[in-house]
Amino acid sequence: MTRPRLTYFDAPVSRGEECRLALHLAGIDFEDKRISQAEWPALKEQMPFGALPVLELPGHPPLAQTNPILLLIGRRHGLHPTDDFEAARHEAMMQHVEELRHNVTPTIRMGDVEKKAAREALVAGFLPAWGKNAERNLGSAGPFFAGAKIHVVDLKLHMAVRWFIGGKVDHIPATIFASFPKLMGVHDAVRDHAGVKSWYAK
Ligand SMILES: N[C@@H](CCC(=O)N[C@@H](CS)C(=O)NCC(=O)O)C(=O)O
Repeated sequence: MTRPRLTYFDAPVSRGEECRLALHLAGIDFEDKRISQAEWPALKEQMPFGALPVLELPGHPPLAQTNPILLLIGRRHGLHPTDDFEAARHEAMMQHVEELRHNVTPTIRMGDVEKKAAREALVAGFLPAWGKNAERNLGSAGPFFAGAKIHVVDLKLHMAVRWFIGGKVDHIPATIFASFPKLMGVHDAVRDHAGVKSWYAK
């Protein structure tokens, strides 16, 4: 292996996509290894924690867990704060996005009846509370989490909002976060960022 390799499922979503965006914004020439669901069972046991994404850097063992991957890229390439307290504040928000995933992802594999009930419960409680807590931790400067400059935390917030606003998650309205203008503002600012646009123009 002569260049970094990111392995994730063949979809522009979630944990893998935010790592791809971070690598692209960092200006890293990386191998974007996309695997099918059919390939996954044979690969799963070879991964450090049996899950994706996994980042491989020449000269190092494979690195798993999304936030540590993002933090490594961010620290090395100016996409994460150097001030340790400010960095921790970003990391808290990154963990908040992971908590969203931990609450919503289990519903994906549920049968229709159970899924509907579980998602309606999320819409009634967890999701608006999640949005409110995200909003409370966003500064007024904008458009990004820490003002004018994009960081890896913004990529996670963008992916979190993007998950729902297409209206394709059954039983969760596309407007679920519409009443949180700062959160929506981060989503829009990442979408409109020149580096992000250049990734999707590839
Ligand atoms: N804590 C891990 C969670 C990784 C995770 O659950 N990844 C999902 C895809 S987003 C996965 O690999 N699912 C397949 C499986 O667990 O078998 C992280 O932050 O990277």
